[in-house]
Amino acid sequence: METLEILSRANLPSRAGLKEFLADKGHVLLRQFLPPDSVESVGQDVQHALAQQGYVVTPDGPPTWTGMDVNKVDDVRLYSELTSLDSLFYSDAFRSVYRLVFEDEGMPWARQVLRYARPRDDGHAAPPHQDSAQNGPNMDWCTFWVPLMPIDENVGGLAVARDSHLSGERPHRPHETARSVETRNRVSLTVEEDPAGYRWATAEFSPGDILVMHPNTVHRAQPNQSDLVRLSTDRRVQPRSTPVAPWNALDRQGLKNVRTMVSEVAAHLGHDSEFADMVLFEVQKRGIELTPDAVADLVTSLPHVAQGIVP
Ligand SMILES: O=C(O)CCC(=O)C(=O)O
Repeated sequence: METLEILSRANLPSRAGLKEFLADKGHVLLRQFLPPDSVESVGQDVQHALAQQGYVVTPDGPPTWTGMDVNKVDDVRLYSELTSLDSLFYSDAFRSVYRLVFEDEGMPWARQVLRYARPRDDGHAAPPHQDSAQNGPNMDWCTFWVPLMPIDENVGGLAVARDSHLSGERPHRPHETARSVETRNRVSLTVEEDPAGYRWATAEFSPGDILVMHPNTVHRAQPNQSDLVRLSTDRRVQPRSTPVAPWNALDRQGLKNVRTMVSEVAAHLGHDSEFADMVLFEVQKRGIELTPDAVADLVTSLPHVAQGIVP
């Protein structure tokens, strides 16, 4: 496995240079661009909240998994308790990173994502995918992935496929077994082509680091071979000067409501919930209006979705 592109403040290119660097490389690991103690303290808040729910053994020390089913975590409660998670992405340190990446102020999309990946759980690990397969409609945003604890090879972080952003959006299909934790039990999309052909790169990650990825960069979760729960958070952020699509302005409860609405519309038109989730990917990607009529129009115009193909 190769190593990620890594920049520290000491070898940062000029302001315009980082934007160019990202366009060229498709990703960059910004080493220690956030104050490590503020990120560690978010990690501790997360661990406390997960310990209260019985998912990790103790609120302090390494976050050892108790054996509890990941789908039993009450995520609505979790996110409502964790205000520091949101604050992190609005901190001065993060804002200065958005300015470097976008040459503009950054606008984080409303939905927060916290990952609490339990050991040896291939069934929920993100398979190789581009975030553009399920996010849009504009392409000027980036994914910011932040480790909330030290993540070595054993805990496993993210791996990216080098240069995979250079040939545009790739066809995706539903993965046979992988399911999302964030959107409960929703099928995960994966690239159609064989991921063995990519040049995979990864690194060890520490609190304070940020992995920034282009929307078309293929990436995947690395297996967690430790006894610890891997804690990280990620957020999609766009430049402030471009319009935010309706879907990207929704918080967690809003997302759940839209998922229910889409599955009701699909059911009304004779489709099952798996089909509805494929429609939901298209809703996200196209940035359509979030109304039953707009969704119904989309369903009837998407014969390929019925065959499980995402263009
Ligand atoms: O953190 C993970 O396990 C997966 C993250 C990911 O795939 C993403 O942020 O798009």
